[in-house]
Formats: sequence, structure tokens, C-alpha cells
Amino acid sequence: MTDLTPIAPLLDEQAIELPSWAFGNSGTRFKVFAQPGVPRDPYEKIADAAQVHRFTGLAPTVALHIPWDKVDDYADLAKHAEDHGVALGTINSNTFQDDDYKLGSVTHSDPRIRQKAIDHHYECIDIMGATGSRDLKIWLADGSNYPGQDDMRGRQDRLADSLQKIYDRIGPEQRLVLEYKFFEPAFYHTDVPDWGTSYVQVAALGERAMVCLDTGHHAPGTNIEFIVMQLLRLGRLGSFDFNSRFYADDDLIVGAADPFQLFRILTEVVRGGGYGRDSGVAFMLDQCHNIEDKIPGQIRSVLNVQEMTARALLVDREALAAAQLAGDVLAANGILMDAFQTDVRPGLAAYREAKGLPADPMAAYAASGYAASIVEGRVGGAQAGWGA
Ligand code: PSV
Ligand code: MN
Repeated sequence: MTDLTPIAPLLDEQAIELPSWAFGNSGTRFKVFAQPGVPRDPYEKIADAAQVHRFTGLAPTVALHIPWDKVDDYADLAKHAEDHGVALGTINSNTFQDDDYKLGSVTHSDPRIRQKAIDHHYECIDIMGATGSRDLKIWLADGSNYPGQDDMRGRQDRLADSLQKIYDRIGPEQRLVLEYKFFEPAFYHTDVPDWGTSYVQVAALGERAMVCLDTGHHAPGTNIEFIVMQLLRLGRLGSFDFNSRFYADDDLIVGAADPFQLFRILTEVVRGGGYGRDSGVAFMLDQCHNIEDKIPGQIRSVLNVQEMTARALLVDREALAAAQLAGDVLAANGILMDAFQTDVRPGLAAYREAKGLPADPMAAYAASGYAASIVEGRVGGAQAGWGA
């Protein structure tokens, strides 16, 4: 068994934010499969998210999506989270589910619709005040489907203008985090398609504007760890939306499709100073569990991130730097692969037990009876899902 004691203090720093929407029903454009016991409101979503933290110690915060998670009293929701041993985290805006936004939101040529989208972000900022959230995360569905449909340059200028108005409203301890995505729902062009565009836009705003890297938002074959390196180098990597993909924005369990890619990403995070509580880089999940059980799906996800983080922390950096300097290609590659090939699972089980956590969080959750209790208890009402 690989002894993880030397990296235990670093493992203690790990915190992975969960998305409230992972606990609601979800699906594809073909079908949403409802699951028994799914939350009916944000309170129940938080109760489920708290289970993930209870069994792993890894997920102390929950991200909200507005308006999906609208409530009358956000201070009360924050108190509910606290009572369950977690806290509220990032506030995600939503400008992709209103008829007015068919041709765009903050980039729209109609000033009335642009202002409506900006006002929505002002509402999100007010919520952040009540929940104590640090980050406002913006993902825009804006784009076009056909060449010539709209003026891409004009849209980019309006984007800059709208973002500035939103940024000017956030508090001194808050941040604006702008996500990019190269396609979907727009299929010809997207107004924030790549890290470069996101970087250009946030750099113009001010120091508290950062880029969010969603691992599912790149073309196949993209070297995502290079982007991680570059954004860390530029001081603009604000957060990750972790998930994994085989084809498009699949939103599957992080580390499921390509564990080696997750290792490479985390290795660059560690190398670039992006790991740890004070790094300013937030780890979040952005996933949907369409066919598998949601709570264990999230438990497996945070464990996957923890396992790859442990492997990344085991890279012998001194030996690697020496091999790189010596131009020893195979030795350098071998050092990286040694860390990747290390089975950290027994060491992590011992690490968890030493902290009073279950050695096997998946088994402990399954034995807890929580799944049966929510199936029995959550009868009636409308289950949460996209759009609710
Ligand atoms: C868009 O695909 C995205 O990744 C954004 O982060 C959204 O907020 C999230 O999915 C949920 O719709
Ligand atoms: Mn995302």
C-alpha cells in the first residue's frame, strides 16, 4: 500500500462543490427518466448534497442555479444548509430558458432584452449577498445557427458592455466567473466559444473576473491541461466545472471517460499553484445523472477527483524537473506515469478512517438507508428537474 501520510495535509485542503441540479431529474432531448425519491425543492436538493459530504468529507458547498433554485428566503436556505453540515456556494445565472432569449441574452441587439438579462444577473448578485456566495458564474447560450444570421462583431461588443455592467455590481469580495463552450445550443457560432474569448472578456473587466473551465466544453482531442497551465499562468483560472465526455457535452461522471486526462489536468493544477484553499481555483462538479442513482453518482464523482488529485500530488516533481532539464524524454514521461499508475485507493481508505470517515463511502452510503428513506418520504409534489 502506498503511504499517503506525506500528502495528507494537502488532501485535507480538498473541497469540491456540488451542483444542486445534479440531484434533480435530468435527461437528454429524447427522454427524462424520473427517479423515485428525487427532491421536490432546493431544500431537499441540499439535504441530498449533504449526504455526499457526510460520507466523503469532500463536498462542503452546494452551487445554486437561478431560477431553478429560487426560494422566498435565501438566508433561511443558507441556515438549512448549515444545519445539514454544508454551505451555499456559487450562484449560476440562467439566460437560456426564456423565450425572450431565443436570439441571445446579454448580446441581443434589442436593448430591452439585454437589460432583462443584466437585471437577472443583478438579482443573482442580490441572492449572493443573502447566501454569502463568493462567485457569480455566467454561462451564456448566446450564439447563432447560420452564417450571416447576425453580426458576430457587434455581439462581441455588446457582450463586453453587458458584462461590464454586471461586473460593476459585484461586491469587493465577490467574483464574476465566465464559462466558455464551443457549441450547443447554438450550432454555427457561440459568443464565448473558447478560453481565449473568455480570457479577453474577463481581463477587460477587472481583477475579480475569472474564467471557468468546464471539462466537457472542448472539441475532441483538445489538450485541456495546456489551457489549465495557461490560465493559471495568466492568473485567471477561477473555477472548474468537472464532468466527463465521450462525444459532446455529455455531463457524465468526472474521471469516467478518461481518468488519465483528469490526472493530467490535476497535475497542471498542482504544478501551477491552483490547488488548495487559498489558490482561488474552485473545484466544482457540473454533471447530470440521467440513468444512475444521483447521490452515489455524486459520491463516486468526488472520490474520482480525490483519487486523481492524490496521484497528481505523488508526482516526484524534483526528479521530473531534473529529467526534463536533462532532456531525458523517457525518464520524464516515466516519472509522470509512475504517479498515474499508483493505486491510491487503499491509502485513501486509511486516510479517511484516520479522519473518522468511512473507508468506503459508496458502501457506507448504500448501507445507510437514506435512499429508501427519500423514496418513502418524498411522496407527492413535483419533482425537481431542468426548468424547476
Ligand atoms: C452549460 O452546458 C453548462 O455547463 C453551464 O455550466 C450551465 O450552467 C450548466 O451546464 C447547467 O445548465
Ligand atoms: Mn458547466
